[in-house]
Amino acid sequence: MSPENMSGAVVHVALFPNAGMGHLTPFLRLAALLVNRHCRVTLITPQPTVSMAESKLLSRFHSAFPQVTFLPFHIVPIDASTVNTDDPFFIQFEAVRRSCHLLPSLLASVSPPLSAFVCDVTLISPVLPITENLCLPIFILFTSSALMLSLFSYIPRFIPSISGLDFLEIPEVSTIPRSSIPPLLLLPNNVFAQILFEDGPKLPKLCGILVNSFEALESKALDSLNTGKVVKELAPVFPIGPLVPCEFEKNETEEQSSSSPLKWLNDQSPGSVVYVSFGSRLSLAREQVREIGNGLLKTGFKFLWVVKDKKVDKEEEEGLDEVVGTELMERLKSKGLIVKEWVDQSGILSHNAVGGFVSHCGWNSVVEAAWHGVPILGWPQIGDQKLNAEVVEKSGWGTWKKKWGWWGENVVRGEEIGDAIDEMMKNEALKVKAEEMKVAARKAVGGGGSSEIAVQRLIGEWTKMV
Ligand code: UDP
Ligand code: G50
Repeated sequence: MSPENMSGAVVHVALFPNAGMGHLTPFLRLAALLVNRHCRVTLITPQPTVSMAESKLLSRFHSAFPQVTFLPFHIVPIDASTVNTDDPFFIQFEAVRRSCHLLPSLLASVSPPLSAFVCDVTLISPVLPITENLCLPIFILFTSSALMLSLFSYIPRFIPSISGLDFLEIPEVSTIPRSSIPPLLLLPNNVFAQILFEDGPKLPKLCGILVNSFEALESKALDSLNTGKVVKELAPVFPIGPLVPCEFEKNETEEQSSSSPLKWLNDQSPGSVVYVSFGSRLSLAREQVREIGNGLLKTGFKFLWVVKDKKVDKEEEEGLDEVVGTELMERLKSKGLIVKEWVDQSGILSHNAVGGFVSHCGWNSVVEAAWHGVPILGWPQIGDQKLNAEVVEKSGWGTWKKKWGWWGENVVRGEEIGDAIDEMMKNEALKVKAEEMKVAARKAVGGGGSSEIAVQRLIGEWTKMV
């Protein structure tokens, strides 16, 4: 049965993600969840996408969910020299923001009428006046941790003094040392800081904030956010995670190829492999890549290592021999599998051969590891990642090495990396906690679970808003 109100109108939700797989993926998982609950979904898709991975995922989603209406949103190109960053994902964040004047005419064609509009966390300021004008309830999907959400909501009051802060004490949540504050926020002229500082004060104007997190993972932050302890007038926070990985995310042709990581994992014994990946948008310095190679030679464990050389996949040119080095590649080949391509991360994390995950702690990776019960050795590099690593460490199913520093701060030597991997892979307490986290994650989204209740409450509210 479709959720509908007394006059029989169905719930119809528009979803508007911004750039990057870390934003698109949770939006598409949310879309799948809503379709499965018989909501109508319209997906506004910024075009062109920054990466190939995004356009491929969108086309697989389109085939899997033909009932979802796609509204291509053609971005007005911007002069990159007017944006204070060279990061293509941040440039796109800003280009989508500056194109939002095109939304009203796009929305005019939408039928039946929308019950709610859910936009990306990076789109609050430009979308708010438009939804207000249309009397359309506005929500955001927050694509990071509840801990990062508490920083985002609390930080606006510190804007004038932020670059001098030694630590940030978020009431009833956590005290964050300067070294863990997203570095760009300490350099307030860049575009990411500008977006965050412009949007943060507007959080109270939203009708709700959807977070891809769950009670058992972040109970303290979620409770403090929802009881007005962080900021008094925050919009209600709906912890609806984990947003569960879906079938449409898999690329069947790749999986059937003989070099597929999943096929390789099938030949490895349970818990024997460490999976190493830094997500979809980070490229490490060549010297650091080679030290990771040295570290993997040193560990007593097999490995599946995903190498990235460029921030954006379209720009990848050089092969593994050039990036890792021919000699090191030769030595590594007998101990593990190295790939330089998009992999099915959920498939990998769900494989019983994988015993641990060296991760940059992008929030989706953290939640996916929780879902599959895989311990993490965090190696946060940029942005919210140290906060996310802290969430993992506090809940006891992973660790991170504070002294390794941010991206580009140090070159961490192979010996240290190898030792840290061995430590994580041999730590039985982490395995027990990770398994508990897996059980808790599944309970959260199962019948009567905390996230399931939050989803029902949300759809219930949308039903009233039709
Ligand atoms: N991912 C994947 N295969 C890859 C690289 C990344 O499936 O080769 C997925 C990963 O499972 C996650 C998303 O891409 O869902 C990356 O988001 P995350 O928040 O972890 O990090 P980001 O890439 O945004 O830094
Ligand atoms: C990219 C990045 C750092 C970072 C994020 C990125 C987030 C965190 C959530 O996407 O998404 C967030 C909060 C407020 C905001 C934008 C994004 O205005 O390099 O933290």
